[in-house]
Amino acid sequence: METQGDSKTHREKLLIVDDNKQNIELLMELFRSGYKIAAARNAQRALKLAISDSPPDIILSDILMPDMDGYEFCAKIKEDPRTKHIPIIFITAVSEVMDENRGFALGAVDYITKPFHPPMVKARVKLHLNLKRKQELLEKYAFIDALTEIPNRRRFNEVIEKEWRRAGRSGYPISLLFIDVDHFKAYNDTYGHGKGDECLRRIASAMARTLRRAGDFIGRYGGEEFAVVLPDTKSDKAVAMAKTLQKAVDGIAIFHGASSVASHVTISIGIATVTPDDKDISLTPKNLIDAADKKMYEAKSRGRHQIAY
Ligand code: GH3
Ligand code: MG
Ligand code: MG
Ligand code: MG
Repeated sequence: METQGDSKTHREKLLIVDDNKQNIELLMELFRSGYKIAAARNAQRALKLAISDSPPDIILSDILMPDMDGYEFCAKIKEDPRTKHIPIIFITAVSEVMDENRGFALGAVDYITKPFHPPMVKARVKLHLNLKRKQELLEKYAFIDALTEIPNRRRFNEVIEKEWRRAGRSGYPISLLFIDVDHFKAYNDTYGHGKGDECLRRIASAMARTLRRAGDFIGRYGGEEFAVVLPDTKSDKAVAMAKTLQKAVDGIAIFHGASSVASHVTISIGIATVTPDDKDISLTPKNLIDAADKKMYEAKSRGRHQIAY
């Protein structure tokens, strides 16, 4: 069952799960205006809808249902990475404190007892949808660099740790590229900080566009420094990638009259490749970062606009 209003604005989708047809109809009537609504008469069907192409933004679930009850349904939603972010509100005649506790312990965000007061149910759904939106925004901005809009250092740290563990298990090498803009202080001094910011944005987006393989990562490490993580990548492939990145930055040809290297903004790249070992904990992502950083300085000392590996 699905109803849809004629408003063109984005409507959030509510999934109602209840074995009782009257209960479903009552809730559908309550939310008819302002929401997209899907309904399921049993938990199995609701689980299918939750992983469909058009998943719900929030779920209102009954507890007493034949076959699978609301608790088990909630546990299943919360253990599946595809659905665990969807808030669940129990709406039920089961009203002992113990039952409420159990609902919250399983990850439900709210617990409403029947008979319910309709405006309160609406208010709570609205509240939890607002909280979910804010949560998603916070998560997004916590990991995105505000200037360049590519992932930030915090995200880089997460990615390198995760890929390190994965590589340790699989025995594949990881390559790390450390990228630093050449004579960027002179660029700022000559053209001003505003132009400097714009330059960093353009360099970041040119490099990000170049990475095609799923799993390859670019982040802003700090200032005018960027880091690229290439999982399952040996040294020769990493060097090829570095050349492609350098060409991409040469390609946007941002004029730099104060550079001793070229008439445009250039980058230097240091590369390190390591195969982590599950059994050797003395080797850490920091070793890889330090090695790539050292190589980057080597590229600088060789005259800049170089790749060192
Ligand atoms: P090198 O070729 O040796 O890398 O020289 P450099 O001038 O690029 O290196 P240095 O570390 O001396 O200067 C980096 C400059 O980057 C200084 C700093 O003001 C500038 N910078 C760092 N972050 C930002 C930013 O967010 N915006 C702008 N406009 N400039 C930044
Ligand atoms: Mg029931
Ligand atoms: Mg630097
Ligand atoms: Mg620099």
